[in-house]
Amino acid sequence: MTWILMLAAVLLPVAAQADVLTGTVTTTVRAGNQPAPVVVYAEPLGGAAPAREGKPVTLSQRNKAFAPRVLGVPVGTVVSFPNDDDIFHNVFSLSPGNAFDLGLYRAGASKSRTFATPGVVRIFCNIHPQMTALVVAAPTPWVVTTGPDGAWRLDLPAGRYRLTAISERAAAVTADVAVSGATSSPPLALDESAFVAVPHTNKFGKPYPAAAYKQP
Ligand SMILES: [Cu+2]
Repeated sequence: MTWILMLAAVLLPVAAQADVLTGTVTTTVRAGNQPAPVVVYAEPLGGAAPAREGKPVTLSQRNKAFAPRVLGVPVGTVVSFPNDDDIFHNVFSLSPGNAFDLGLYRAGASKSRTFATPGVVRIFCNIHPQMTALVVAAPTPWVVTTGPDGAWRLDLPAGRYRLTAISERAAAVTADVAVSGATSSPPLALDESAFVAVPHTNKFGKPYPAAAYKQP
């Protein structure tokens, strides 16, 4: 019995020292606004991030909206875009390095896109201008989308990292951190108080026809 207790005494501190990084992004907003979701990712300093393909992820089209609206994924992740409405939708992006067009497709159909290039990808529907989504293809396996309160958690090996926080309404911020055991992130503060919503173009780079804004 004694040796079991001794073994436990040796093993327990190791188990309690799992390397995990937690934090809460704070966002400055204008009065009355809710902060946009934030993507946080950690790139190892002094070495390349290991290539690790992310699990396939779904970003659906439902009630004329993308769900989720904001998604952080490791570069190389396959994202499927099922049309869960009973009308046609389209999915496209004109973001440099990540432009794509899945074409028009019917209710119940699904198409997918591999995000092979790191970057911030703004995604729209060519029929419904109100449909917008943001995919951040991060150059690292350690990426997370914050909850509504800005809280986040990354399970990663001990070491030094550069953290980046990005939202669609604020300039990105970075901070360096040394992770060892349970570690708290240095502050990550975004400022979206200067954000102004501007109409985006359709997939041809032209304004949407006025009728597109009047669809029920
Ligand atoms: Cu649509």
